[in-house]
Amino acid sequence: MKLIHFFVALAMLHTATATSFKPQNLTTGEFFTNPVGYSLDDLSLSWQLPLKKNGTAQTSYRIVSGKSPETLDTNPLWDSGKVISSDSVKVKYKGVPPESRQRIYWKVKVWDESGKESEWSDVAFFEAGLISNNDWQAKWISTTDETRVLYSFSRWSKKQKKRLTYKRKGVSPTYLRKDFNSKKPLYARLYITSKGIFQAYINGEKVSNDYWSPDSTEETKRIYTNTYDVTNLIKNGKNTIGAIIGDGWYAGRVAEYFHKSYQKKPELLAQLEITYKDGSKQIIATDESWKFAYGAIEYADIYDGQITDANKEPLGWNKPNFDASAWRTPAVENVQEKPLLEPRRSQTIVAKHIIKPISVNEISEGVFIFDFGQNMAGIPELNLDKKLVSKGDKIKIRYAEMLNKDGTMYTKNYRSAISTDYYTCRGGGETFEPSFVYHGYRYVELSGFAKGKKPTLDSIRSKALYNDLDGIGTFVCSNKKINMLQNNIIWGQRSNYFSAPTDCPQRDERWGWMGDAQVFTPTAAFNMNVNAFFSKWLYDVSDLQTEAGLFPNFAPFGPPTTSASWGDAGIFCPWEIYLAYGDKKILERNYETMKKWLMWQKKDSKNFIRRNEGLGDWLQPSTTVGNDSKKWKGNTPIKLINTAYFAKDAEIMSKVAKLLNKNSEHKEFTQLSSDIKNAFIKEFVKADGTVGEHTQTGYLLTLAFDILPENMREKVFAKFIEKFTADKFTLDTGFVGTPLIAPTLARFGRVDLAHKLLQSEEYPSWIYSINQGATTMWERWNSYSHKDGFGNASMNSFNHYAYGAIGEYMYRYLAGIWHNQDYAGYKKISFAAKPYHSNMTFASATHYTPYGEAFSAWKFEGDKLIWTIRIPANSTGVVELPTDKLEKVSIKGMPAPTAKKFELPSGEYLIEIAN
Ligand code: RAM
Repeated sequence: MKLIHFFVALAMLHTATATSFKPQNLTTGEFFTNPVGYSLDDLSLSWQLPLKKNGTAQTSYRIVSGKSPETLDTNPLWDSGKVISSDSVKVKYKGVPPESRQRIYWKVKVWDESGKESEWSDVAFFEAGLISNNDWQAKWISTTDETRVLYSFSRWSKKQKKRLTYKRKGVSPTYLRKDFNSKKPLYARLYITSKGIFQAYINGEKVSNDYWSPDSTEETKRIYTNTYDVTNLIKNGKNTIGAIIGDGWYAGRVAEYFHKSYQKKPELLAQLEITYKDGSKQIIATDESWKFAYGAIEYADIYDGQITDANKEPLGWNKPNFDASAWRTPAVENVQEKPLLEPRRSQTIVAKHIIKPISVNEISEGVFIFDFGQNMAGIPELNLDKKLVSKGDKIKIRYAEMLNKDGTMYTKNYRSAISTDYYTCRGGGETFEPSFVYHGYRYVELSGFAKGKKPTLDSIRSKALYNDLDGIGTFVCSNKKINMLQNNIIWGQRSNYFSAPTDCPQRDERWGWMGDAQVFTPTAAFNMNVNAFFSKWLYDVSDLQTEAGLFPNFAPFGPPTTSASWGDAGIFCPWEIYLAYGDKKILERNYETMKKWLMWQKKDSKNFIRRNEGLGDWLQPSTTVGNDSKKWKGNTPIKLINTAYFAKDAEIMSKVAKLLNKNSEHKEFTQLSSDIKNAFIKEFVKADGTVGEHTQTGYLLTLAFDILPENMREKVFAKFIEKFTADKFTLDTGFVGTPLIAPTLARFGRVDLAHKLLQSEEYPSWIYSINQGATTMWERWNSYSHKDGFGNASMNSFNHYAYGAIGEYMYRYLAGIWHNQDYAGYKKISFAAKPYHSNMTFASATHYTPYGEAFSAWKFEGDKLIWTIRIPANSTGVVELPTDKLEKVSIKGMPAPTAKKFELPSGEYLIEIAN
């Protein structure tokens, strides 16, 4: 499939030469196209060159910016002049940065490898939101009501052996509104945020398709604000602005864990700025002139679900001519210096995919279970036509990732998350979605219809919600089960990149666990453009760092951790994002917090050996049996894991310090890294190559983190192979070791074993869970099996992306594309496919790099291997052949290679390797 795609691309290339030559795909900061109201603290510009012929590259560029597209040439704000440089990714904008509300236009031209000047690009722009708290004349507004009991339910208590009644307190989502008059504007912007989450309307229209805004943060420190272009929503004459605010992450049960109270009330802050043709301006800001009341949404909690009675909706409340005389004046509070109100950093959460059910089954009278065929995170949309429901029908909506043997919903693994929505109908002919909650599910159960009424497949569809991240990576190979694994990795990411990289989307957790995020980042950054998503999340992480330097276990909200792998996300994630996107700014921003964590570890160690405390190799299969969570930490000594990470942290920090020209710290960290490595060897590595307690993860950390000098590696690898052989080539690694096993085997020359492991169908393995029906990554290899049923429900998520970290191996070694450590952001691309003939006939991957699309695809034709690669313009390929027999290698239209590893300029190449 991908190969066909390659030949089409090749044909297109030849025709492309005739068309004009100009830079394209202009973006700002973390690759935003014409951003409005996003953070511009990474004020850098990127563009791409069309690949007109092999070898297309940039030698110089010129950028101009201006206040309007028309004045770019005549009256520029900034003109870089002709700069001799091949930089086309994240080039610093050196003009005066925009003030709040200001829009700046820009364009770029380049000179190619032969000195030929291009045309100017099309014009792009970036527009600032409200940058400072002083820009806000709006005030926080909220309900004046105190907490009340909203919802009680009963649940079986195992401990007390009886049903207990629980009461949920809080306030109902608050509806807020204001009428105003206006003329038709020249342009209008709505600057808006909330404590809790909001949905805003102007004249009855939603201002956007966003869900769950603003993003979760450590809200005592910073709250992100959204900017919407609402020019087209403002009418000449009477207008109305309204918003509904709900708990989100700010109040309710999720907040209860961390703030010891869920009695906080959501608050709204909105500032509508309307500019007229004559330059005059009107501002409608939240204040005491707004009014509040309640409506259809009576209760909404992230874990419990949403209760909605459509009959309680004050119809027309968000439009003009509504009688709001019974609405009340809200509580009002001025904007203070803290928390910081900052333009949002990451893409908003949207309904990225609409999924239709594949079947419906009436499991018992009036109870219908819909199967969407795919586990996901999101919300359903119910289509309730008049024939199906009547006024007052109360539809109950339940969610499950799996079904019990008898076909009923398996919800035990949601733990205390009730995850049930109720909807009382208005009278039919209505659609409904519970938009103030989200759930993790494959199955939806509907009940509560009048006797004999049966919903059909058209009565429901599902909206998969996550941050609006562009898919930039694909992978496909000749093994269908591995392709299913790729599907599961992608859906694991789609289900969990929800404001923060959460561990799971369904149970009473959904937190940004650092260890999970850390191991999955390289894979995630290949699959989707997560540059901005991580810029945002790393603020959540650093906002929670303690004075002493401890990072949190999860962010936002999480308590401090001393655990390796979890805490180390604070160093690994910025580094991986830098490697994947060439984002130096993320290193600059996080440098001090990264250093603080490193220094804390130094202080906490004895002769460079860290303490025996932490989460260990979480959920190692052979030790994770029964309920003793101590054993879930595996049997690799925790101090070994901690010390290996400490060494790797120091090594990364020495590279970061060098990149940022911090020379004395570069030296200091280089020394530190070598001291830790020496101490590690002394403490954990025996003369015969045995590491620690002879566990797989002990070896993997030692090898993957480059702890050994060259001359010791072979011996230690041999010991690992001894252990792996004794374990019958199955993995016995948890969250820490699993991501390292296949890449380490491939790196040290045993790609045969890596492939064998990847294709293994025995427990524990990736394909094993696929054979048990997985459509996403599971928390445990045996979260469910046909033979033994469900695993321990207390920790049994069917949507936990950590083991999806195997993606890195698939893209990097199987298909053969990866970034190059020394030329971050794919300025140089490593092509090092390791084709393995036994039972795989092709593999291919595409990756949309900052320079444009790269791909690598190989296939066996008989015994001949045909490998095609694409290197985008202004990038270079570093190709490593999968054979030493150079005489068997030819590259179409090129001289034969003289070395196993060589560089190729941008372009498309066909490499043939005869047997
Ligand atoms: C659980 C989750 C999460 C893991 C922590 C240690 O809550 O499984 O993924 O990181 O434990």
